[in-house]
Amino acid sequence: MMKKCLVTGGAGFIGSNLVERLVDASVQVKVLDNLSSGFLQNLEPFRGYIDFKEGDVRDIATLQEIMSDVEVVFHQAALVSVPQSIEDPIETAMVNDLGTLNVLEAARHSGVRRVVFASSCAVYGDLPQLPKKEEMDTKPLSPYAASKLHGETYARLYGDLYGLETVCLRYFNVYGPRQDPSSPYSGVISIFMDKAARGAPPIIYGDGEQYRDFVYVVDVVQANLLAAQRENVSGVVINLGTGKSVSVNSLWKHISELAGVQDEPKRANSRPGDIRQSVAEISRAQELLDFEPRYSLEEGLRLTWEWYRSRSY
Ligand code: UD2
Repeated sequence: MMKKCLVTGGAGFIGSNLVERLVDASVQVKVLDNLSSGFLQNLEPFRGYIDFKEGDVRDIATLQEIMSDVEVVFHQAALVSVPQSIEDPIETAMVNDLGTLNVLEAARHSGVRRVVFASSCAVYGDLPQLPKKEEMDTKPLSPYAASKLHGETYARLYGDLYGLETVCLRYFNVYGPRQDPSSPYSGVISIFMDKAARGAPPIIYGDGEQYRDFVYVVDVVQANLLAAQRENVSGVVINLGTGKSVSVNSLWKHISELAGVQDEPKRANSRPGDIRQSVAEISRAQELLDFEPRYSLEEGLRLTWEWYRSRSY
């Protein structure tokens, strides 16, 4: 296990779950977050055990300073909203493209051993082949997706040109405690949980038979730890999902049963650009990282529901 690491975006949903696990494993953790979409409250239970700095990945001097004694960087900081990226492609490029380049450049000059980069299944776009395999073509459909693909390219280059170890994890639909439900484009599970907790009906867009590969955040954290430690994985991109899928309709069925609510969902037109089907092929993660998703959807939803139920509204 590494001794000291940095988590960018560590106050966010995935970042804070990762920080919690690293603290549990007695790793010294530094967190850099500009709190634009993360919350200090996410770090509250283990705030005393980490070194938190409010700062921005657009600022390379801050990155260089904070990385001076760090072995591994988990780069989770990003603008994560696809619609926001379409609204403001320049801002997206500044934070995601340039921010990732800054992280890699600071890592190169600071003697960091490895950078683990949070990429996204969005890079596949709407190409019809399923399940999604890493060697398939990519087709970003938004500045967000383009920024993740650019990040992957830079990560590989920094290995080839400068010998910096990098691993890119293409996250599929991640869910779990601390996912913020407040935007209409928040993850569907966070929105459905929030509705169920408030006793309000959710909206299902389209016929609800579109499906996704939902991966529980603790499995995502585990894959990050493996990606930080395994040998012979540098320069590769790896899908991070479960290899299984579920439709939006059956997702609401599961969640309404868990919550004991009877509400019929409201129906609305499909969202423009909504992808019909998405599921990961995960054999590369299994082979290279020894990764196996440990949480079934039922178990993950149960744990997630406990968290949303206990939130105060
Ligand atoms: C995910 C990512 C996005 C991008 C994209 C690439 C999340 C939150 N978003 O978008 O960043 O990487 O994948 O393909 O992980 N839905 C409803 N009702 C709601 C909300 C959503 O029916 O209130 C539907 C939505 O139309 C879609 C499905 O649920 O068919 C999943 O939606 P999502 O926003 O959670 O994730 P997705 O796959 O569109």
